Amino acid sequence: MRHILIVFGDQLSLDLASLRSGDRASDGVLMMEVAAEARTVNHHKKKLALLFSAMRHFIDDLTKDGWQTDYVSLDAPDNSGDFNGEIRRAVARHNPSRLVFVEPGEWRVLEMIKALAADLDIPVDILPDDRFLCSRDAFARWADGRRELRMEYFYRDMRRQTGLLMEGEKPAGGRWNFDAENRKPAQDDLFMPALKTFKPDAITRDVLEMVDQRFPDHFGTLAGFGYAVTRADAEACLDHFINHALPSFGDYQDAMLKGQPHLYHSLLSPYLNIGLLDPMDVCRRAEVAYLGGHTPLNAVEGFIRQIIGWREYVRGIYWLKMPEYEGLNALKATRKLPDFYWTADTDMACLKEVIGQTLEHGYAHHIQRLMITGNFAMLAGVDPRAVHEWYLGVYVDAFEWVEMPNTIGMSQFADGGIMASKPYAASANYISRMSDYCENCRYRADVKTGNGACPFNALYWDFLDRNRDVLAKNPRLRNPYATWGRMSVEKRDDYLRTAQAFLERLDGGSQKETEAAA
Ligand code: FAD
Ligand code: DLZ
Repeated sequence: MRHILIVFGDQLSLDLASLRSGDRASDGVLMMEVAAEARTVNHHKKKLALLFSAMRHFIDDLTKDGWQTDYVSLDAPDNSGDFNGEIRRAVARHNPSRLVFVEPGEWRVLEMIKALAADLDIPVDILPDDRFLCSRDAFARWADGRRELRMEYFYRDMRRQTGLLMEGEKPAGGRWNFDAENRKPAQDDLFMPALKTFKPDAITRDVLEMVDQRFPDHFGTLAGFGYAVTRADAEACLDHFINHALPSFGDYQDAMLKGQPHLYHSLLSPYLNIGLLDPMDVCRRAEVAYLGGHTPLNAVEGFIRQIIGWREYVRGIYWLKMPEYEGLNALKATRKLPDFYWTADTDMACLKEVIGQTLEHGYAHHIQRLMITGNFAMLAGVDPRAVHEWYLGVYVDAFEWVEMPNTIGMSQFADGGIMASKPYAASANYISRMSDYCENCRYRADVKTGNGACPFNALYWDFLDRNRDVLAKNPRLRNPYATWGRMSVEKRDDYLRTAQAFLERLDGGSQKETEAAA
């Protein structure tokens, strides 16, 4: 091999910059399954299976496409177990004159490549990942000199840059954002489209067996694995979403319903993040659905905003702020992550539902991640690093560039407000309004303190009281702090005592909150 083009597991795009730069006649592609990556955090078994199977299908596509390929499987006899070792072994095998990477999605991996480059005596190219619409440099230029890095303004620039939903210089429909129409709670008589799933083929069956044997202690279950592992199947998921779910995506984007993990969400994030789908193609397809007149603008705008807005923005934040970002802890939260995050063994119905579906599918939609598991961890004062490691492991779509800002920044406010203008903190009232989780919960959303009260209620006020020094000056929290200030001393004490008792039981590590609240 003249040049080795190294393709990581989340770079499964046929038009990847390195492949475009290479020459099939003389260059070769290296892909590696390595145990060290599987063990960085407690990855969901379905996530491991999805990645390894998609990687194996992708290398087959490249081989059929005429590339020389070198694929190191996890159980290859001499697999050294990490990227560094495997790249060095490949260099020894093929004696290339150059290595070519596309910039990886993780700061740690980029550092590894830089260290390797400094140590090898052949040139190493690191090409920009142009599957993203906003390059790292362009984001840094956008951020430069701004007092606040608010997504909404970034998003408008991305609309102008891409031309998506633009009518000349103006946004389609006369507004940039239709979120005001997008906050309907779901009713259980809605018709929810079933998710498109795929029967495992021989490659996937081998991978399922390997993951089952090699990672028996990892989070989640492999049962019912039905994720797409090829571009064609991911495209079929996109078609299915556009035709059946997108029209209601906006209306019920924030809603949560028992037994309905997806509602009208797309579940396209794993495919976008590993490269089976291209973000701009996905957005164009959604735009066509609007222009064709069969999908409302509030749905299409909301969906496109998630991709050219949030997705690009969080990547920009990640690269702008790493490596300091992962250590941020603005609220000095130190509590251990409760054990029930790994088991769903809690009697708080909302957490049980969301963690339960996470164990089963490796999926929860945005509001579930933000307002149930994220909200609880922040209110309870859990160490943001532990929360980050949980999210990075348990979701099939989790890669650090996208997971970390969403967790450290948006959901835990550990970055002190770089991403969010206020913490996404909510009491039971929000959960009961936006979901049906509270209906048969043993805790009551409308009971504020004492036995039987939903823990979110006292935790909410305890959180504000505990973090007064950092949060009270935030203008967007003026109202809740004013409400807290107007409460009688007895009422405030009651809240704080209820929260304290709950947190002590939580720290006890058992499910004692159950018995005590009975
Ligand atoms: P849809 O609701 O159908 O949205 C469409 C697409 O928009 C998604 O597929 C995704 O690509 C993009 N998108 C939506 N919201 C965001 C966002 N906030 N940031 C980036 N992209 C977004 N998303 C990940 O892809 N990987 C993660 O590891 C991840 N971790 C998260 C952790 C926390 C604490 C929170 C609050 C959010 C996280 N998100 C993450 C963002 C979001 O929850 C998921 O992208 C979304 O739930 C994926 O499901 P979906 O494909 O059905 O999304
Ligand atoms: C997450 C992951 C896992 C579990 N395994 C591999 C692997 O064996 N080979 C690979 O190329 N990538 C893997 N990944 C993704 C990487 O951890 C990392 O997120 C990406 O390489 C981006 O830098």
